[in-house]
Amino acid sequence: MALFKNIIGLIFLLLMQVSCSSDDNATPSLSAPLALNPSDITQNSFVANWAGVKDAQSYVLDVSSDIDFTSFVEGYQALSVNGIYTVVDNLSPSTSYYYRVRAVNGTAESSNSMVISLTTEIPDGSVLKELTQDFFIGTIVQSNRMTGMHHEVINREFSSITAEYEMKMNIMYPSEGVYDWTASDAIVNYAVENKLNIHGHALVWHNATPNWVENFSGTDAEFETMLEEYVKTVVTRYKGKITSWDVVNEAFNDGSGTYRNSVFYQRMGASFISKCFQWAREADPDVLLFYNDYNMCSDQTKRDAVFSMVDDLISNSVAIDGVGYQMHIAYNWPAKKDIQDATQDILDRNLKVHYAELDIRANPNNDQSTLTDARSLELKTKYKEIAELYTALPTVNKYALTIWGLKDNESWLLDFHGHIDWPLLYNNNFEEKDAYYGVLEGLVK
Ligand code: 9MR
Repeated sequence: MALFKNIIGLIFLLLMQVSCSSDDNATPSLSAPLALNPSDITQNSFVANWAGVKDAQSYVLDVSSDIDFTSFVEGYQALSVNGIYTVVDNLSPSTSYYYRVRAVNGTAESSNSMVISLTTEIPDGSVLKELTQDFFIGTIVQSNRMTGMHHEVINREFSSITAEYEMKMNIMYPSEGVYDWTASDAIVNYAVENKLNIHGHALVWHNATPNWVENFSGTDAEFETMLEEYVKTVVTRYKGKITSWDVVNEAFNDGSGTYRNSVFYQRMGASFISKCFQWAREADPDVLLFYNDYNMCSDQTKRDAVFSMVDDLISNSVAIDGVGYQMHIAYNWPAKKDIQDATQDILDRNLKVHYAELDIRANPNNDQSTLTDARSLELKTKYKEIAELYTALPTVNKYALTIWGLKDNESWLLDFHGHIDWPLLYNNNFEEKDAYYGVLEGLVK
């Protein structure tokens, strides 16, 4: 009898356990699915994939055009899917999308998977300027490089031009009282005729100063009068045709951040900078005024000196609209984070950012005799990074991303460093390099 009771008790206990565990089954704790990379990406669709979750009966998928999932793609907000993949379609080309997925069993739903991002394919035949709606994509010109293939590529791909050297003081103002507008007029007229934006470069730069200014025979006061007349004459001449000017270029020393001992500094002290900005503003109230310099993402001391000067301009109500970072960089330098941090200094002052003079050395150590496939892809990656960083800036802070040249063999870098390199987007035959596609991909929002 005791044995019988014990057996009944045991059966009862077993039944209890079974019913308890089947209760548990009704509200299982589901783990979040592991979202996998998309497959079959086309211009208008992709396949979203994820790994199956034990006990899941189905899944729900969200697809959004922003990483915070505030703007869902129509039809893809909590879409129920019986399986571990689904086709997402009716998308736009060259656009970034984000997806995440949850597992479902009855009324139970897991937390979200990690977010996966992707970009739909860029249509064949896309050009750079089509992808830059809220800023200019620029290149440089010389007055004798505005025909043939140069003309074709400039107008097909770019929305802005900068004179490589012919709008500097040594060319426009070769001798006292005598201006030479031959090349600068040709370039500005070319921009106007072809509906290209033009960025003026550069009013005051120690490296493009005519000899007569270097050896100016008058007093310091006369020097200042001469400089004021020059700045106002040039800015007035191109008023309404030129959108922006680099007013002062490279006024600080590398490393120390002290003022460069240029003739402008010697004659006028540090105030030559604020005076040039002031004169440019007086000549044209609408033109955008930039300070432009190099090594801004790698030389913190110099950058701090530049921004201390910029802050002085701002606190003295002297017009400055933006800062240009000359992007003479290399495929492996500087790091993305350094570029972001440096750019933040411009954003913090709510000024416009110009990524100016972009060229990327593929052969900084002169240890390559040809551009290998591997290095070409590394170059592409760096170009893509720069284009992505610029594209991601707030619209209000954007102005232009300017590339310092078209074809590799026309780059100033070859002469300057005295060895072979491939720093630009086109090879010597004007064929698009991997670097070109890097920029194209980086410009996609
Ligand atoms: O690339 C430019 C080269 O063709 C000119 O001879 C030189 C002097 O005018 O200027 C080069 O461009 C410079 C730019 O104006 C300012 N930052 C450094 C660039 C390379 O020296």
